[in-house]
Amino acid sequence: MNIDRNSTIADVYADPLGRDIIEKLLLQTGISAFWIRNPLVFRLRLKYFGWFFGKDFVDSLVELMNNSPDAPPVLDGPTPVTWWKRAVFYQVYPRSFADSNDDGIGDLPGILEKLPYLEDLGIDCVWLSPIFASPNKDMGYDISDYRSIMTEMGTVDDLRRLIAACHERGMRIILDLVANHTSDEHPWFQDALANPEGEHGDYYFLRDGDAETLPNNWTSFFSGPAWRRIGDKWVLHLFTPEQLDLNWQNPAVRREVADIVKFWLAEGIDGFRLDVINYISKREGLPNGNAIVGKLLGFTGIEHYFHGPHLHEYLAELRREGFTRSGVEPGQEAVGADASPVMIGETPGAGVEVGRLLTSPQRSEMDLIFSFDHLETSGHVRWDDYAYDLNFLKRYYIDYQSRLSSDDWMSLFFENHDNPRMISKVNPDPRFRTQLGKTLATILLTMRGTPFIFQGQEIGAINQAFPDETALRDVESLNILKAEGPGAWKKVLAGSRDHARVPMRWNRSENWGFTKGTPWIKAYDDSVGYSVAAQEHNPDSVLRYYRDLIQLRHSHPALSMGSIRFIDQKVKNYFAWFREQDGERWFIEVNLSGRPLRRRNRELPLTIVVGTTKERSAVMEPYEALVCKVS
Ligand code: ISL
Ligand code: CA
Repeated sequence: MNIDRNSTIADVYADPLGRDIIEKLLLQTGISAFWIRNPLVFRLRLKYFGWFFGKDFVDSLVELMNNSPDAPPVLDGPTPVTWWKRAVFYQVYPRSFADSNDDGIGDLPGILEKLPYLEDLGIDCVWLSPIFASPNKDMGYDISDYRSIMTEMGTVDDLRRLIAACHERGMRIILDLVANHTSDEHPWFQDALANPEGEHGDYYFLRDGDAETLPNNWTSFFSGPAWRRIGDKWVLHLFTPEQLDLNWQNPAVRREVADIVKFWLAEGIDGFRLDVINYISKREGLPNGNAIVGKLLGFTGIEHYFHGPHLHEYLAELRREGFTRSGVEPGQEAVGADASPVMIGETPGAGVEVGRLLTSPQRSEMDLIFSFDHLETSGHVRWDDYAYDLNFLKRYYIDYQSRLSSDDWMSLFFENHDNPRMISKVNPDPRFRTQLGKTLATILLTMRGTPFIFQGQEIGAINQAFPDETALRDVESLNILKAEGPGAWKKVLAGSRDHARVPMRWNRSENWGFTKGTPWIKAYDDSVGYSVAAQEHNPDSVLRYYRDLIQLRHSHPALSMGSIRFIDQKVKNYFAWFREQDGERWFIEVNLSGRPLRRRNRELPLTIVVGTTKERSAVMEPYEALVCKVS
């Protein structure tokens, strides 16, 4: 539909992008959707909002929506069951997983040694955070050579061994492709600076202009303006000043990225996770961002690139030109030889509808995306010190699942290397740590979608009591402290990405068996029992629970592919659903709170197969979780 200033809020809501934007604004401000989804507001015309928010605000909305494709039609006939729908993924943060040569930094041979552990856990696909050559201004998310391995991580041969070992064990392996930006040490950028009129001059956003006038008002995600001054030029960086945005409008850049993908596919990898891939298309002319949108979202300029004018076109092209393995018949699925290796986009800011546009099989763009709207509850940001209410997660999943068509699929995750640990966010009381870890595992592994486990989650990892700034390593946290001073400590401690980046706890020896050297970042959680070694032999551990549940999911397709039906949706603190396929039915029920809860649905004929308790008594324990077979 064509949206203009005279369109109503109902029209905006009917547009996929429009609906996502409205919901994002509500989420951000903590305003209930009730205020929007009611007939009075629905009839309001967009232009009236100009009175409050300014004409620019309305114009940017209109411009955005006129760029968005229509919602995809549903396929005729059954949708293919691709391997990644049934798979359980595991994200390794290589720097902190296992250090084989005791230099304090995790590496590829370290990961190779731990493959049996991942296989035992039941992992189908390992995702490695960046391992390509990098000066590490943002821990590998600043790449200086896409075809070689970071010195401290090992060699291309180490990677080959790792790929082969994964495949021998029937596991797949995907890498992280950071192609929205490169490091300033990348030869393309070096050449672009030296020869602005040359081959690489147009690979980046280099702008002339005097030293006082920034090309626009966009801000960086890591504090300050998104422009860096080099010589007599400005250059765009949405992240650190050393991560320079690539100009995807240039077909040569797009060809380079597709070539990099093909290069690693030829080495046998099974796909990529694409870093901030929805930011690759910037609005022509790089216009100023709207001040109100900037204030609401915390960053200025976002509306000009989070769903840019050519995003879908570039992604479809990358799928076609990069993520297609020739010589393999489609549908012929084998580790290391998928006709269409998996393409997973990290898409901050994408909501349900944009997610569907990006992953619908009919549109041939990506397979899965990571949307982040569930990681903080409504009205909160990562830096807030607050208790995450799991009832929010419940509403999020009920809403998300109800809006997916039978062709759609979603990713499931609570943690990654950019976020604090979920157990700590929900309830840091140590008495609940194990139980809560299992509850979260239950939701993650029995929901409809593809689960992603972040290293340490399976042993109930929690946030770190970092003593002070010297314990931190992440540029984002350090920049905030630099810009806002020591008063920002509390907020940094609440949201720092370093919570997730401390070494994996393998056993009770020094540095948790991660290294015999000095770890590049130190952990500050001394609790006993939360290591792999301690949990492996404890049948009540979080680790054993993960293992049991993954195994169950693998042996019962109803739990991965089956339909999902939520019940008792309105009952607070109670989250329950059925999964069903080919006459096989499962019932999952969870107490979302740290208090006992009267059990519902006692009359159902159920057998507990995996759970935090052995009996369906009249009262559910705090954070109780049960996975039951319906007989
Ligand atoms: O942590 C954030 C900044 O506030 C997130 O917005 C994060 O930057 C965003 O999700 C993008 O993350 C990815 O790209 C970044 C990198 O620092 C993150 O580690 C990566 O996951 C830039 O490459
Ligand atoms: Ca090492």
